[in-house]
Amino acid sequence: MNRTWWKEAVVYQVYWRSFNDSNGDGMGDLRGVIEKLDYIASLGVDVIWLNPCYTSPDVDNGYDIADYYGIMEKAGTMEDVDDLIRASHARGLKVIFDLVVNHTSNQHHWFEESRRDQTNGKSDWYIWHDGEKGTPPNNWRSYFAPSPWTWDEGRQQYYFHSFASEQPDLNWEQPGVRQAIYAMMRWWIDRGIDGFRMDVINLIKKRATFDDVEDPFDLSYLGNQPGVHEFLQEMHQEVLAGKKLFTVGEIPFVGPEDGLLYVSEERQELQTLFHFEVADDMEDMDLPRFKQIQKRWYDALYPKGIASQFLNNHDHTRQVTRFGSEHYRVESAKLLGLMLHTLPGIPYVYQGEEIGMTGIRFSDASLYQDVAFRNRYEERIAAGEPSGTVLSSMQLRARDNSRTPMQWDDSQASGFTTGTPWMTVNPNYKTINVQAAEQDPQSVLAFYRELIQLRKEHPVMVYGVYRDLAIQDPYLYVYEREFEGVTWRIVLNVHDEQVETTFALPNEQLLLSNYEESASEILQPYEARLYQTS
Ligand code: TEU
Repeated sequence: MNRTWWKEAVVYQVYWRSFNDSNGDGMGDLRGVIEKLDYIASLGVDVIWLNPCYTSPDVDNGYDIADYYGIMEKAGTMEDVDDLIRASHARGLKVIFDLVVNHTSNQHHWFEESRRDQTNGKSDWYIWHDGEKGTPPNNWRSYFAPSPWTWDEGRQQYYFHSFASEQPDLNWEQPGVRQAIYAMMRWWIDRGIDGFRMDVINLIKKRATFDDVEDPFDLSYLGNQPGVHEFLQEMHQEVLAGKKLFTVGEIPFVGPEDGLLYVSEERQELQTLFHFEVADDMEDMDLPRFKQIQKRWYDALYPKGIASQFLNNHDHTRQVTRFGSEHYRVESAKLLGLMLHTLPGIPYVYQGEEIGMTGIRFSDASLYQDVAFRNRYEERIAAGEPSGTVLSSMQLRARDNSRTPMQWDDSQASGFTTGTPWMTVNPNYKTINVQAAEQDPQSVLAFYRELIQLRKEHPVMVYGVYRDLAIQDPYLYVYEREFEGVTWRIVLNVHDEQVETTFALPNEQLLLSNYEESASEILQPYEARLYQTS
């Protein structure tokens, strides 16, 4: 695998609305991000991924865009964007933007024109289908609604939406749509951004026919359809080729063999991808399964392409809560960090992960704000399920788990805002916060800084061959990375009890670990060790 800057990067994800509020209105904003750039730079990361801040009615927290060339008032202004890019670059940080082009908001002027009648210039820019009001054209589901079809009175037709009804899907078959998007992408690149995180980019190609499916709840019919690569190759030619950019595609419903088609360097589409075999498909930590996933992706991709590594983001419950242990919060936060950063792939740090923030369980359903949660909750209540059961079954995976405000200090609203936060702050902010972590040399934060620093000094972490040494072990994850004569061994006890092992080595070769004292053959709960063995 040839050495390239973006393969060596660590990405920090900023969910700006929950990051830092500069004007006291209770919601984070771009000025707030600028105020914290020194903090972000202090982590040692290379790239900031900023969640969408375009003009939007905000039904899906910015993923419903009404104007790709405007900035949401809640976030700030175009001047703030320019300042953010400039100030980031001044600190050696690159900035990538979310690119949300599978769908727009229903308030985008393209959709307003398209829905007017069946003959206007943009009538085919979205996906319209004849039908009878009250009987959607097929039995599919959408991610966020019981049906992906919504009846439009004006056109007397249904339109298609993979997500909420306020997010109509664009019709990528129309060359005009594609050219409008490419022009918009070029405009943003010219403005100074360094690349894109492409939202559900493999959903842009639809099935050839909208026939009923056997299992509507298996949403895989929504994505990865034949023909998607033609669109992505065209996009590459028209927009990305020859530029120094970072591109990561969000690619659901894809295993490693298909995944390679998106990121194989010689195919010239995307640089890297997020797959969902962990985040969507694996409810909690199933170590044997997790190891298989890592091995399969490594075997299929390397050295032709590289995947991205994440265990949480703004859609997925914080990793300590879902894949680690709140009881062993510090230990498991460090273990998961060490694991993600030493596995093959580009690591992402989601804001707050670096201080071991946890998820939240709201006791009252009305405190959940996420459209996905609300729609599903209401659907189940309408179907007659008892509210207590519905709430408790939805708490662990609710997307709002990760959307509570960043915990900066132990002052009012965790130092996130001087106003009333748009979303409840996790009450554990009194002890889990950046200020406390900065003062503690054993904090998760200090550990993450070391981990990120290691990547800068040791190419084995990026390019090393990966070997699983104990693939059957239910508790221990032991693997090696090897590159140019350097071998690292990673020994992880992904478990809340002690384990004895022969994989542990004498302490002098230890580069990093999460227990101050470690007896060689006994691994403590969630103990993680990184050795250099040659
Ligand atoms: O998410 C796509 C998506 O639905 C999956 O990431 C995720 O598995 C799902 O939300 C789990 O419940 C992207 C954005 O990240 C998300 O915030 C948007 O809501 C969605 O696209 C629509 O744009």
